[in-house]
Amino acid sequence: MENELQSLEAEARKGLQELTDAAHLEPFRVRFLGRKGAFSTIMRQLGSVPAEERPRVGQLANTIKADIERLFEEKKEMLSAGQGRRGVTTPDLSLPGRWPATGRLHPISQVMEETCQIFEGMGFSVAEGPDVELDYYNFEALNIPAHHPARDMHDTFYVSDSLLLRTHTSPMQARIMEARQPPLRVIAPGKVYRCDSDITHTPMFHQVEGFLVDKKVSFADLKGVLTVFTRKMFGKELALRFRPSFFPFTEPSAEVDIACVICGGQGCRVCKKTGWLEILGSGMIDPEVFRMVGYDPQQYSGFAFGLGVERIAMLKYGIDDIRLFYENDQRFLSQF
Ligand code: 2NL
Repeated sequence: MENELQSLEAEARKGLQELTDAAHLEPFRVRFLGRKGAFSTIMRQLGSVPAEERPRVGQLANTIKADIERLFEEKKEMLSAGQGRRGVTTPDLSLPGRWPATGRLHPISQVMEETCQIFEGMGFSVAEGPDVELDYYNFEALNIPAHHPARDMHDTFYVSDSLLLRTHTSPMQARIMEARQPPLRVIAPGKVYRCDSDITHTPMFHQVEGFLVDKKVSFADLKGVLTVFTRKMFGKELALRFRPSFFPFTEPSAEVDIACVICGGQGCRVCKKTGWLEILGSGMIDPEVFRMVGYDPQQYSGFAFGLGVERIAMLKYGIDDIRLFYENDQRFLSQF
């Protein structure tokens, strides 16, 4: 019986050594340590051992069984620690790595950055200013005095009598003209605020406004710069239309349309059957604005323009409800 115990021990130790898969743990346990396993079977035969040898053989059997049980538990621990629940002993190095979840820029930020890059490519520098502005820079310096009817169009949020949330980014440009001398080429991107809300308006939206001042700047320069911008933003062969308009701070003024990006000019729901989409407002800076900032209108001329970033993004990506930009729905945002 002692021999049998020793060969069983050797067999069990060998079995444990070869055990490298968690799936084989239970079969091993049943075979050696279970109620009907090899150790139980052998111990049941203890009765046939001569009485004087029984304590010694019994003790030997218990020691061996306890050793194997301890080694088995160690093995179990090792196999379950390293490899989760799947029963794999070594990591599978051929598996693709897990891609870390990364954020991305909001579509409005993307279009705003792209707009700035296009103008920077034409020598403009970028300037940012405060969202809470003085009434003076938002209106007065831009030829919109108190009680001017144009103030109604802006649906202004007032903070106090002289402070407001800027309704456009041009106050920044007025500040720059006041502080520096021409020649100047500057764009001002940023948030603007108007008390208005429906499917094409949100109380906060984004604008990029730009201006250029130098000697002998003409409307042809304005057309050239804006043509380069629209073609870079929407595509090379795009038709453009400059349509006479009015702004208090420019004279003459023009709104710029592009051939409808949806129907190509045939007329559809998006362009309201006109074949054209309005994308920005522009004009030659009014001499009155130059006087306000201390430039001599006889010596200098310049043009300026303003565009709504949301509007450009909606046209570029075919989005029909501006509110989608502000609902933080990942299914929408992850498409950009
Ligand atoms: C529009 C119209 C415009 C400007 C913005 C501007 C700035 C200065 C002087 C003169 Cl400092 N003008 N900005 C000029 C014409 C139009 O925006 O409909 N924007 C969405």
